[in-house]
Amino acid sequence: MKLTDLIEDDKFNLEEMLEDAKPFAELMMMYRCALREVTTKFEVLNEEFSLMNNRNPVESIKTRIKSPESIYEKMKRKGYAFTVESIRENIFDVAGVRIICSFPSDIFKLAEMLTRQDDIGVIAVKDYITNPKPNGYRSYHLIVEIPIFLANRTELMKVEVQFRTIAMDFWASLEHKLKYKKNIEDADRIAADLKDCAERISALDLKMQSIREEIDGEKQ
Ligand code: 0O2
Repeated sequence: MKLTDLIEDDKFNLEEMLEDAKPFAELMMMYRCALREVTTKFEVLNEEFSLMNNRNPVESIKTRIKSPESIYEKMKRKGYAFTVESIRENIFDVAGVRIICSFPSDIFKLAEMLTRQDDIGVIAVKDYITNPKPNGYRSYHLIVEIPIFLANRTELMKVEVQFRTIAMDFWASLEHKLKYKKNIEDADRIAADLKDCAERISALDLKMQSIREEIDGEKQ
C-alpha cells in the first residue's frame, strides 16, 4: 500500500505517525553530528601532518549513515527490538566514516592520533590489516565514542571508523559486489581470484610505502 492510499484511509493518522518518527529522526540527527565531529578531527590531523611532512596522509574521507531499512534488517537479524534505545545500545555502525590513505603506515599513525585524543573513547578495535579475513579483506576498524554538544545537553555517540589504503578500498568495492550479487557463475573461482588480488595489493602497498620512505629519506 502506498503512503498516499494510507493517508486517504480514515484509520491512518499522519500526525501521529510523524510524532512517532520524531525520536528516530532526532537520533539520526545526532549520528550526523557525530560524523561531522569525527570528520573535522581527521581534517585537522591531515592539515597539521601535511604542514610538518609535506604530504597528506588522508587521501579522502567518506561518510555514511546506515539507511533505516539496513538498521531494521540488522536489528531483526540480531534479534533486537526496533527502538531508539536499542539502536543506540546495539548497533555500532549507524554512523560510519571511511578514511582512505595512500600508505599502510599512515593508517596506524592516524588511528593512534585519533584514539589518544581526550574526548575519544575506544569501544572496539578490529585490525584486519595485521590479521586479514579469510577472503583477503584488509582494513583497520575502530568503534569510537565521541561527544556531541547540543543546545542543552551532551550526548556520547558511537561511530565506526574504517581505515584503508586506496588499493584496499578498490578491492573491497569489487568484493562487495560479489557478496551481494546472487547466482554468479564461477563464484568460487572469482573468490579465489579476489583473494589472490588481495595478496598482490598488500605486497604492492608495502612496496610503494618502502619507495616513498626512500624518496623522503626516511630509510637508512
Ligand atoms: P556496509 O553496507 O558496508 O555497512 P557487525 O555485523 O557490524 O556487528 P562484523 O560483521 O563483525 O560485525 O563487523 P566488521 O567485521 O567490523 O565489518 C563491518 C563492516 O566492514 C562491514 O559492514 C563492511 O563495510 C566492512 N567489511 C567487513 N568485512 C568485509 C568483507 O569481507 N568485504 C567487504 N567488502 N567489506 C567488509 P556491513 O554492515 O557488512 O556493510
